[in-house]
Amino acid sequence: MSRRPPAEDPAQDSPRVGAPPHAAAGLPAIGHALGTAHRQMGVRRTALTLLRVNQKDGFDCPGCAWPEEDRRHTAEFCENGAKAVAEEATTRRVTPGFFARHPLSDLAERSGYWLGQQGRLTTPMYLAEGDTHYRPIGWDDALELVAGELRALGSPDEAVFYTSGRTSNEAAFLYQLMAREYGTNNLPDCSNMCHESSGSALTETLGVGKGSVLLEDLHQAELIIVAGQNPGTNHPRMLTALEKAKRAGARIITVNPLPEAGTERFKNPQNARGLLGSGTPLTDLFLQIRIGGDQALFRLLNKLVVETEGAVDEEFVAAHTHGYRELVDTVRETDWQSTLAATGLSEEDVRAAFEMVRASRRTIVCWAMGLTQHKHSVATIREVVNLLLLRGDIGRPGSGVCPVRGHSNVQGDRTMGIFERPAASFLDALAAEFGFEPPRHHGLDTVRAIRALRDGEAKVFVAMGGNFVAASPDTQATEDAMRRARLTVHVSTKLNRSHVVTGARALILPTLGRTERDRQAGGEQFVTVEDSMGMVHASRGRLAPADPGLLSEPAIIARLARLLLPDSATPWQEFERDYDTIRDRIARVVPGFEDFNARIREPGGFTLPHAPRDSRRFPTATGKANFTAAPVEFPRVPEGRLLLQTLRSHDQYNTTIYGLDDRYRGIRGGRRVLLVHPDDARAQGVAEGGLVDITSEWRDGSTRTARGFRVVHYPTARGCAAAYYPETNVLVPLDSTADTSNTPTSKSLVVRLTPTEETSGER
Ligand SMILES: Nc1nc2c(c(=O)[nH]1)N[C@H]1C(S)=C(S)[C@@H](COP(=O)(O)OP(=O)(O)OC[C@H]3O[C@@H](n4cnc5c(=O)[nH]c(N)nc54)[C@H](O)[C@@H]3O)O[C@H]1N2
Ligand SMILES: Nc1nc2c(c(=O)[nH]1)N[C@H]1C(S)=C(S)[C@@H](COP(=O)(O)OP(=O)(O)OC[C@H]3O[C@@H](n4cnc5c(=O)[nH]c(N)nc54)[C@H](O)[C@@H]3O)O[C@H]1N2
Ligand SMILES: [Mo]
Repeated sequence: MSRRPPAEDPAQDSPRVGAPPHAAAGLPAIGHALGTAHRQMGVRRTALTLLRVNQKDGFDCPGCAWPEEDRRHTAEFCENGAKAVAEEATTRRVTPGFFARHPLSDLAERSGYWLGQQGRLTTPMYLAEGDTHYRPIGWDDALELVAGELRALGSPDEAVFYTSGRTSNEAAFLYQLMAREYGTNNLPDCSNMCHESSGSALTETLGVGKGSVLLEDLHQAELIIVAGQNPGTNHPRMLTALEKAKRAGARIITVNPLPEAGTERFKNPQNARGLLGSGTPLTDLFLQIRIGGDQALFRLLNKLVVETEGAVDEEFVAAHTHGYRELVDTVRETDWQSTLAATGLSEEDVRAAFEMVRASRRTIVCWAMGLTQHKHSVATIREVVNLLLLRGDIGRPGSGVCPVRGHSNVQGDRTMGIFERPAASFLDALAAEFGFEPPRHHGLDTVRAIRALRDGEAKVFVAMGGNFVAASPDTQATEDAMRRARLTVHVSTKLNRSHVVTGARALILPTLGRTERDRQAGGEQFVTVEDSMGMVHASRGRLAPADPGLLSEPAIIARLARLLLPDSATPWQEFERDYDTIRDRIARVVPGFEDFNARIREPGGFTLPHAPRDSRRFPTATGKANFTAAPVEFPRVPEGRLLLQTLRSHDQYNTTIYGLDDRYRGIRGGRRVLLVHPDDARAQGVAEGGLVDITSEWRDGSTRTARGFRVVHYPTARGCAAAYYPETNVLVPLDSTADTSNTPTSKSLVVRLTPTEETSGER
């Protein structure tokens, strides 16, 4: 097995298609994970590293935000967590020599896969204006350059400070503090493209923008609805919780346009039955919904609940909710036939789901990107909340809302104040603690930041992790916008597209990953993270840093802040020396973190308070849980067009591509595939295995085209197609965003297909 990166960039990937399996994990998953890990870091390091994931004295898995079952036992094995770890703990290195060999013009031609496979960044690198190559630069010079550009801006609002969701609580707190002391709320983050719709809907209806269930609740639920989520690939450890729930008698409804192997059946790799047997069937009822049909589905369920004697929890509704009468009126007026048509489901399906809802005394709804990335996503999630409120399923054991977060600390980053629209109470607390007046006007989210860069209103772009250029919508527009910046700065672990599509000048600042030891003047440090269920715990890296010259994220921010804010009264140097001093401040600013340093040292950490979950208190504008009565929306598709969703394969972590296979969907060796129902393919006049260009149509008449995709017949819902992100981000119009949350509509694009010549495939 070779530990070297691939020498050639596969200029045209050539996908091969087989039958998808009908179960997730089991023995093949272990083999695939170990294969990736061995290639990236060798056998010995693999064993040492993987044993430390999610242990009580180890590091938090940089994979997803799903909570740990029990930190006192051996790590839960998860194939994709192991791959995420291997990507970071790789022994491959991107050195100054690499940048000397590869001019920017060369790197700009490479695929994201190739860039990522080159290994860990080791040295701060600087691209001077008009230069052909990145060249090494010292830390002090690099940070002085950033501070100088920021100080020279006409207004702090001409700077943008982006964050991706791997950043620790400590780094996130310092980062937002620096941005606000400097004078801006321009703190967009990956959440803007991810669960923003969940946050918007839940804050308005329940008063808290986070999920209301703990892991124990899943184990006790009688019914779990998994809508718009592919846990087999993106949250594999969730399957263990679903299996446990099933064993205890729960039933599961899966709502998805695709039959996903992971939710059909689970072969738990932690036990013999899972490894060798046929595994546990998970889904009891599969609702093969049309893309964007979820609000319609939940509305029909709510109609059935309201119109069925005894199905509403009247006591709960009377005591804790607001807006019930309006909801009942709206629901009664909802037209059954047209609403059903929007779901693409049969009436029997919907009635069967309703019977399961009615029979359950404890229901949980879990969801992810299949619900959040549509124009009407906020309305859809509100409709989910309506169902749970009607049934009294908020704030009692075994029931509630469960938005399943993506990045391992994306929820914590928001808790720490990474938000372009911070609450006044948070800013008040910052002001009181640090003695400065933070800016009160709202900052830019991701989409608005791209517009501001495009229009020359933002001039410096700083990213704490992530791959903004590749993850954002409308690739061409985003790349053009980024090129207009005066300076782009990326604090990163691995090389990616955002390093090669730059402003006039650019900096790459390499940083420590989760897996690595973090030694500062005050001794060895640990950081903390918050999982998808509001549990906060410590993460301590054990491996030697990828390079002795790397700085941690908190150190980079603290040093930059000292240069940028010479008159600041904030003890930045102390923060860098000893992260306990950061946590002491968090304890005084962020509710729920009282006595942070003591409580984080208890095994397993602690759970943040959640008023609706803990005591059925709803900190909303009305003081109650709010029903919402909105018209049902769904995407309208003109004749001859398809609805396209952009999703993840089994071999990627967002824009980081691990490999070219999507094992659970039976696809190997390529990513430029378009999954289409055979009947739709025929109607479109495209042959299985043929090449097509995909063109999206936006309401302003503009079109965008992604070229050279191979057609794969797939049992998706009729009229609905699927292809991988980020290759298809070029198709998402910048202005096509969700109402209220402004999240790009990555899951519902109206597209047409054009068959092309065999030779036209390109990367
Ligand atoms: N291994 C791995 N783990 C990850 C990630 C990764 O890339 N790789 N990414 C992380 C991040 S940041 C996130 S946000 C999560 C993402 O986790 P997911 O949300 O599971 O990710 P997607 O691949 O976008 O899958 C969306 C699912 O929704 C379905 N879907 C699409 N449109 C609709 C619709 O209109 N209605 C319904 N009901 N379903 C629909 C799709 O068929 C698919 O099954 O995973 C996190 N974990
Ligand atoms: N079309 C389409 N677009 C989407 C989506 C979709 O489903 N469809 N999903 C959206 C979603 S849910 C999300 S969350 C965004 C993701 O957007 P981002 O979070 O911006 O993207 P990632 O690919 O997760 O970022 C990967 C990079 O992060 C850096 N990195 C990794 N670990 C660390 C670390 O510990 N510290 C630092 N400083 N850097 C690190 C590495 O350099 C790596 O290249 O994409 C969104 N875009
Ligand atoms: Mo995400």
